[in-house]
Amino acid sequence: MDCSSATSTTLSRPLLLLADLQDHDHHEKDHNNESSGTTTNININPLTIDWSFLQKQKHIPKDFIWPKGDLPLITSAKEELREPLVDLEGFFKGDEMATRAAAELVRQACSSHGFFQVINHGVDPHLIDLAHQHMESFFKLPTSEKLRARKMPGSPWGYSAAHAERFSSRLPWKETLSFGFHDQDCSVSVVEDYFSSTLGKDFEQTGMVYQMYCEAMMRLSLAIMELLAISLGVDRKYYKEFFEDARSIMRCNYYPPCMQPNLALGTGAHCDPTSLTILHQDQVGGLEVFQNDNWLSVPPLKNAFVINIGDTFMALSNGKYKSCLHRAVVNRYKERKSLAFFLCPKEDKVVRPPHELVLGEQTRMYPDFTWSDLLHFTRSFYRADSATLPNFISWLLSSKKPNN
Ligand SMILES: O=C(O)CCC(=O)C(=O)O
Repeated sequence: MDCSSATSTTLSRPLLLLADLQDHDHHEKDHNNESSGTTTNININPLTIDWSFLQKQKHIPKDFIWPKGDLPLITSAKEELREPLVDLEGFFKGDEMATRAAAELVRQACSSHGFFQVINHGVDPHLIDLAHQHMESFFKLPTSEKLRARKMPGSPWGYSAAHAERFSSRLPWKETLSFGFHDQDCSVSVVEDYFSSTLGKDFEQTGMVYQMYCEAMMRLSLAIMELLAISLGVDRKYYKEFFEDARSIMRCNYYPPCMQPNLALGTGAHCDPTSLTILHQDQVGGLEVFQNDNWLSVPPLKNAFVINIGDTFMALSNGKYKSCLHRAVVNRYKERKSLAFFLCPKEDKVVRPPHELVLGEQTRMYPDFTWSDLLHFTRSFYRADSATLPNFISWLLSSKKPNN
């Protein structure tokens, strides 16, 4: 499927002004007036969305309907993307040959589409199961209970129903729970604290499970950073050290069944603005990656983590590695869960590739920026899509002009 229709509003205008960007989401309202006549006029209020009711609706509310060009084609069987499957065992054991082989697979995948999967990653499968179980228990709670953790204005953390607190059209058919993670101060367990302060004593165990899960994701992220450095031929510690004081984001995605899966999307096509995403999906399936002008489905592999490069790492690699364009489709019969850990630099760190990558003939593909600049851009003005990075850079450069 050609993805250009998903991105036409942004790709066709290379230099966006601030006012354009503020309008970016508002345009969406107009897109959807073309809805098919098979929709329900239910008003979507983020504080009252009742998914047990919504998932039984034969006609979904129009705010959940996506433009035709963004939707999956359901006429043909989807090709699958299983490769490369990178075995990390040899790398963890310090086996240089196995490490070189793994790095080569990573190099090929990241130069072409920014996606690979890892096995023998060292994360306890029981911890992964527990993280899925606690997620299931949270999302099965009555809406009023989940809303105790709802996203407050200005806060990135908490429970969100279809991101309806922020957007009013092309709503994703999903609920999410997001929280922050860093491990700078070993005496503070930020995730445990988040759960007990937001949801109370009953969620202490959930907090402990996600604290451990995020710590495991952080260890895996740093290992993958080392492998990425080897694959790019730069100092193998460069990225690992860059991310040692990372401030990352953990998001639990819960996709209820949808009676009109051909009109909705669980997560629209986008590249992650963050650096590296480590995703674990359950056995239902729905993740799709855009490769060679086609959407390919990524069949679930219980023992594997899906890894994708994000915009910030694309900049850190001087554009050598691609930020992965992906989306999630929904289905009529089964809810689906995924756990996404987004590795992010500390907010004030300057995002700049190692000089080995810009030596000689090569020039810098992107100017210096901080993660806090990009975060501000995506939280205040711009809904992440396939062109977040170029539009962010245009905004950054225009906002730095003296008369802006
Ligand atoms: O659930 C998935 O498979 C994808 C999730 C995703 O892309 C996201 O949370 O940004």
